[in-house]
Amino acid sequence: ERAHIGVTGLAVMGRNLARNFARHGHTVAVHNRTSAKTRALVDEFGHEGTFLPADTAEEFVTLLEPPRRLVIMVKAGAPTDAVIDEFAALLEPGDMIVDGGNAHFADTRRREAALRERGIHFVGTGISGGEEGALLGPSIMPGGSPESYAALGPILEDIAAKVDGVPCCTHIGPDGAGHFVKMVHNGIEYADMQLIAEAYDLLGRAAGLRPAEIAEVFKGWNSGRLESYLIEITAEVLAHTDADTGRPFVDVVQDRAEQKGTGRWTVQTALDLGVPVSGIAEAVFARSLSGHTDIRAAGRGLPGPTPGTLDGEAAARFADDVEQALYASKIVAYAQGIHQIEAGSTEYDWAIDPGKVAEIWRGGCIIRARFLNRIREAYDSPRRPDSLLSAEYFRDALAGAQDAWRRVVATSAELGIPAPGFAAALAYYDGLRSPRLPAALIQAQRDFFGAHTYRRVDRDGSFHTEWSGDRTEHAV
Ligand code: NBP
Repeated sequence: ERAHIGVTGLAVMGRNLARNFARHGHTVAVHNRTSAKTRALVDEFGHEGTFLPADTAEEFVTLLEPPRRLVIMVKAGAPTDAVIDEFAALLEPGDMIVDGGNAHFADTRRREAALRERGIHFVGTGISGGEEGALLGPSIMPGGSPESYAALGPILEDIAAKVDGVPCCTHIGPDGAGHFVKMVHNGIEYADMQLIAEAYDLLGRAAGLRPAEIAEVFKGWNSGRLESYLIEITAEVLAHTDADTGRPFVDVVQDRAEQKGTGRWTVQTALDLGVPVSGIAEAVFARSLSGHTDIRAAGRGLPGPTPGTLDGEAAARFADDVEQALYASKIVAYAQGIHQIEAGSTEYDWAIDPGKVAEIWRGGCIIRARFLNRIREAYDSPRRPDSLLSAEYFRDALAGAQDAWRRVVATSAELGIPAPGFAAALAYYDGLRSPRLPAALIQAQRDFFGAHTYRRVDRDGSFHTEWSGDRTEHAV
């Protein structure tokens, strides 16, 4: 008997993916550098399906039915290159290597090109949903060639999460497209988490609610248009009491957020592509600021406004205002992420369909949310919007939310409670709305000190003014 698919790298993710394949009736070859993990998997979960364990790479490859489908789930970076090199030497033209780790899309493009020369399909695949998603159904974002998707798609769609019967897996586009979209997914996840954190902070510090009360507010939101995994788990975290101290759990956690780097990659890539992902950037910077205990200690004594909270009536209205601000800012975060996906797609010729991306993010992944249906609809419509914000549903939602959104940003500034995500999202919205931007002045300044030229509103061509001379204007 030979295996339909093989998984090498049996830490939490690989092990659960292998079990997921087996539970769906696929015979799975399993392998890990340290073979104790391979045996442990078979001993513990062998009853869930058919596993074919291999101690060596050579044995592993012979267990796979050709064309071979091999999933690598090892640490991203050098370990992934080492494992690819080891297996590529053992594979034949037509075989497929799926890298399900969190690779940078540029690495995926490099690896895909190198393996293509040898006739091997390299399928960089974003997998979201963490440990539990890997076992019960993740959101899967495969890149690579269309031929490889024809052979792999059905198996991957089998194990993916399903929403309304639709698998959360689709061929994103060639070479690095899958890992690129996974990267932006994580960037949006950073923004979403930051916005939720700001909502919690404002409800606590401006409206005076305790964590258990904020949990109730979030629970209420989760039965409305904000319904999502992140809102749901936020309510659970805020309702949790620390067993040791009896205090709200969130109050005993140190206020320093760490990051593994995919949010940073999103922003770095956005800078290279010239895409304004200000909401995602603020989220990355907010985590960064939280970790700088030294400058935070120095900053603690800086003057702020007179301390205070909202009065009774304003406090009562505030939770509703924050819901509106959160929804509006979240729409902006997605609009920015989708802009980045479209820019990447143009740059690398991937032909990514943002509607399909929204569709496969509806289940399995960390940012799964009810409102992704609305994004899919916006991009399914015959007139594809230039920005998500200009699609009818979202334009109306923002119109309805904007007064409350402005009140929340103003309140945060007045009370001295940082809300960089809400504020950046609102500034982006107002930036897009503005018929004239002060960019005119910036371009004039650039012409003044660097002769960088400018364009006029009333005539074609580029111009330069002799700023240090008689201030005459020349066409250039
Ligand atoms: P880790 O990222 O912790 O990697 C551990 C695995 O890599 C083990 O199987 C280990 O083998 C293997 N490995 C290493 Br390290 N160096 C190796 C080498 N030179 N040659 C062969 N094998 C090597 O595992 P994970 O948390 O399961 O994540 C796997 C991938 O999935 C990562 O790229 C991660 O970024 C991505 N991912 C993780 C999550 C998540 O929630 N954890 C979610 C989505 C994606 P050993 O047992 O012999 O040491």
